[in-house]
Amino acid sequence: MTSAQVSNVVDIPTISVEASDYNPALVVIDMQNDFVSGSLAVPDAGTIIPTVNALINLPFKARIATRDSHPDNHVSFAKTHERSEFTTVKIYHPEDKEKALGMEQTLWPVHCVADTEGADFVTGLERMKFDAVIHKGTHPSIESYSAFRDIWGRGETELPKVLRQVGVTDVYFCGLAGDYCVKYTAKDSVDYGYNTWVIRDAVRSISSSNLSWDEMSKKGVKFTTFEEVRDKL
Ligand code: VGL
Ligand code: ZN
Repeated sequence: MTSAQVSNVVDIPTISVEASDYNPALVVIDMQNDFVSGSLAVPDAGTIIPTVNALINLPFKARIATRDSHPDNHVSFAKTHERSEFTTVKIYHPEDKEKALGMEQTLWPVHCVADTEGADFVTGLERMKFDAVIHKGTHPSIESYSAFRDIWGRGETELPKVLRQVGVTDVYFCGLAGDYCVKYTAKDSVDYGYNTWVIRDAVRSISSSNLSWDEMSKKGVKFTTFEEVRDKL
């Protein structure tokens, strides 16, 4: 086991589902204080809380939440590099000693430090209804936007296992931020073989550009709305 541990999961449930060709799961991404009203607040993020709660109450086969959960010296923080926020720096995987494969890392304000209020679920979210909570970005020198695996495509979280365990066919994503964690997670979801849906009216993004939607669409991600999902379930 050489790859670094990048996630941990709280309470992987055993959910029994019948074999069926439609087993939808809801994945609520990073609905945390820092992304709603804290150090990396996403514009209008608070307005989706009622819609996300309504989604959580639909009869999905599983409801899974993800949380960005960083140590206070995380590689994605501008402070760690003593650089300005929202600039970029070249980073390498900690096992890439020759620095063969670098990646541009956006440097963020300190956010979602594990065990702080900023990292907690946003107030008002129906957090008790989640069957599993996936933590990501926990390794100091590894960034992880996707809830499936780190940015290097190496260390997996527990999400692939939980989805397999439940026999999920379709994954519905909502939450924050549309142009980072939602985008990377939804694209990975296609790569992992799932029918992948992004619930557009239950997502908010850092940027107002449409590039992320185009990128997801090209990858095979489908878009839907709360009302469509409600009527289908
Ligand atoms: C996220 C930037 C940094 C996200 C996480 O949840 O979209 N964005 N860390
Ligand atoms: Zn982060």
